[in-house]
Amino acid sequence: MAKIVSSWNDWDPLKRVIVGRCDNSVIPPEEPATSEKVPVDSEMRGMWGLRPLETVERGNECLENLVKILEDRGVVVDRPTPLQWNQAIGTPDFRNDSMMTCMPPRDILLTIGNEIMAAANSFRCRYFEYLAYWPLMEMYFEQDPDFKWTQAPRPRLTDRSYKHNYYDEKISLEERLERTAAKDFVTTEVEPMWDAADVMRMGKDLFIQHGLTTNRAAMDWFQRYYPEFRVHAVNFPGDPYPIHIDATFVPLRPGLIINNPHRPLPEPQRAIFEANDWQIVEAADPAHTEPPALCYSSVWLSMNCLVLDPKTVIVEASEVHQQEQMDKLGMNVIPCDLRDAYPFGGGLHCSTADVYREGECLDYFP
Ligand code: DAV
Repeated sequence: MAKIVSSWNDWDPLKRVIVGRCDNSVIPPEEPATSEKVPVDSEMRGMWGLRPLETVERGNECLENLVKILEDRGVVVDRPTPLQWNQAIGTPDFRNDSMMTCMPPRDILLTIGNEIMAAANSFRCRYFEYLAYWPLMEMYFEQDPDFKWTQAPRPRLTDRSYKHNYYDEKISLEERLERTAAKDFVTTEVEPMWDAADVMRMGKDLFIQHGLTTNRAAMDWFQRYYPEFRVHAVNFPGDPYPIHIDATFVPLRPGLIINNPHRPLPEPQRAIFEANDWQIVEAADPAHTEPPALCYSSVWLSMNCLVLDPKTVIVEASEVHQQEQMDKLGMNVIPCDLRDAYPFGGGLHCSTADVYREGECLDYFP
């Protein structure tokens, strides 16, 4: 029996990875956690339902571009099994008119060593998304005797989990920034809630973004679940919509991180990196001034790259400034046409979830 699952960080040589699928993707109806996420001036505000088929087909084509690049380099690629996402769901605690998608996998699956854990996402529409990955988990479980298949405690997502009327009126950008700085987010602290894409894995250290999708109780839960790890809560006051760390603070190799210049990591959180001689470089500007149509994320998906090993990185094909910067930083850059997959939840890092990277759990911050 083979070892299939192992990954401790985002830069060691990638050997096996999950790439999402856009099939049956839905723009979800508003709910307590998501209405705060859609910018007030977005064309998506108030709209929900199946995404147009031609955008789904085009998004899938982009993901196939990525699969081909990976397979050509010998990386094994696994794919989820999409559900009919436009079904209403219910639990004893809540009902929602629809699910969403199985993009992006990075939000749902957290790989730490030989364990893959399904997250405790705060969106009701994502409550059953893990099911798309269960056929893969079954296979890993059958084939890899060391694989730990885990589900984080399921949040109940009752009305107590959210602040209601959090943004009652049109809220200005300044007020949003004030709330980010004050760490005042839409979730309450009654239960741990987190998206896997808020967790940056760096060997023995986990840096977890506190924002709209991950709360303080999650930090506490992580530290108790992994007592041998150091859990660091980080936050980026420059971000009016703080969701996920991977368009904000992205490691390329041991000792080097690119940081979104609009969302600098504040002191004293920088201290641990500086004390260990890590270089934090401002990421290059995005090539675009607007995200593509029907996209939740910002133009900073430009920096949402997939590192294949400490010298090789896949960057979106139109992101020429980011490519040039990576090249200057000593990386071999592989461009991948993926922009039309952005509306389904993200860039190259988002669209994937680690299964196997070579290497072991190291202490980068001794
Ligand atoms: O900048 O909109 C996107 C992160 C997606 N995982 C942003 C964050």
